Amino acid sequence: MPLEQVRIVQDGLENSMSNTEKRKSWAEPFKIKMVELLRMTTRDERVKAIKEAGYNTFLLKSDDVYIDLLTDSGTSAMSDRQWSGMMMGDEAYAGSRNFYHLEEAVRKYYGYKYLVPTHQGRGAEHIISRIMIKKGDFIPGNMYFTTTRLHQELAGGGFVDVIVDEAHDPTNQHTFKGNVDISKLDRLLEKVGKEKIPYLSIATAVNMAGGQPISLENLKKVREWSLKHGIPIIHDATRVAENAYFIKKRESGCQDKSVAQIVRELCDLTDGCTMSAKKDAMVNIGGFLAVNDPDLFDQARNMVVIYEGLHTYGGMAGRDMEAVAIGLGESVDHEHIRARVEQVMYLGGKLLDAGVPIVEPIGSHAVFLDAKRFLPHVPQNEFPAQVLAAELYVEAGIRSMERGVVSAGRDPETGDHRYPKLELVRLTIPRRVYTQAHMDVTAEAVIELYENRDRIKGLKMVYEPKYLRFFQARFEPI
Ligand code: P61
Repeated sequence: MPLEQVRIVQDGLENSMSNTEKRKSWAEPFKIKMVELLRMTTRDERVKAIKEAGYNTFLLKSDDVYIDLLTDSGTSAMSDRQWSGMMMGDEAYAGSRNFYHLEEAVRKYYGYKYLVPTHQGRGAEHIISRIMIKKGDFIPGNMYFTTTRLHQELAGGGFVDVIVDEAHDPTNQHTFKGNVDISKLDRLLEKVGKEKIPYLSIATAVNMAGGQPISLENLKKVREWSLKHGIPIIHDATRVAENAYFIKKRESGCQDKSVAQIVRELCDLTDGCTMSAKKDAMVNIGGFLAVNDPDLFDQARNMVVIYEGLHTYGGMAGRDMEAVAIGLGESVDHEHIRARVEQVMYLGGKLLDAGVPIVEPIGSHAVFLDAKRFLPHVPQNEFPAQVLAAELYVEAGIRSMERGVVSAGRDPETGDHRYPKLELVRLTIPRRVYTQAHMDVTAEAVIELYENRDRIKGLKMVYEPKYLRFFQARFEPI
């Protein structure tokens, strides 16, 4: 199908509101035309594999994994439209037509004026941090994300958490745990002054809080604060469509808006975004920085040529940019986002029914096991979430990710472990990849593990890299 036609189909999709909306059941708005076969392993093979991986699921070979819930990043299934877009890649070094398609898509769906492509999200974070942060600055945000905070720190700044307290309590039922506590912003401003706050770092569908949304109402208040004090907002838009779906479902006055409209409204309340296109936009690799300020754009587009690539590809192939452009449109389609988030709810619901402690409310991209309540006998300095992820792999071949003390790293000033309130294991669902039956198998395995939790013991860390240690650290049983 020629690309122009692809886009017309796309436009139709995006406006489609479900006539099955009133039904309780939902189904994936796609059918499967190619499959990837999975390999089953024996328990003995898995015991050996996890030992070789230093009890770190990031160090497992994916061939040794049955159901891979490590991440939803770069692991989603692209549509036939995205694949056809890949065939239309214009691999010119400069001025690729796919760059212009992507620019058009970013303007249409997010509304930001200027686009700087990057190889993935952290490329954009690097550039914005280097440009906007000076030594001694403070960057308030609604909970840290590992790469975002590291780039802020490497640029000389310090991250300050301004998310609502409820976000740090896995049992609190607040429906918008991604919200900012404005009084925390006020206190920071009073303490350090506005010259030391280069921007607010605001994420939608806050990852480390458990995939928790920020409300439109709260972001509007943050916007008022930002305009009042002349401090811009840089939005981490990685999962903005998922956040918009929650707003549509939960926020009063938003039921009749489309997800696409809410995405635009959210973006319009901010000054620019960093984006890992590997999530919402469902590509295997890609990202971008997008801003409205022409001076900022000028600086970013100059810096991208040093670290990523020319300003019209920024580390992506032309074909990748085309897939992102198409994926952005697909990400705001109501039927798509509904099936995506409801699949996560389905898994979470099964675990809740069985009494397994998870973060509530259930988030948009993952179900997070609460390792502190799952393994109350393992103290936090023996890495309960790390060992829980390793055990789930051994029991069932299911790969998950630690999101606790290992991920939080060390305080750069004191060198001590940072002990986050949330000690979690993330079961992350890639988009359009697994079926309900995979969710059933996963739930059954987690429930079995929960029933046998008493035998699980802690770990000690035997190798610790300097940056983002959770990716490469190694452990041994105590
Ligand atoms: C993930 F264990 N997320 O969730 P990049 N912002 C946000 C992200 O979720 C994100 C990035 C920026 C990943 C991959 C990953 O500690 C980890 O395209 C909200 O990955 O560079 C990435 O985007 C960075 C896993 C990243 C991690 C860091 O699985």
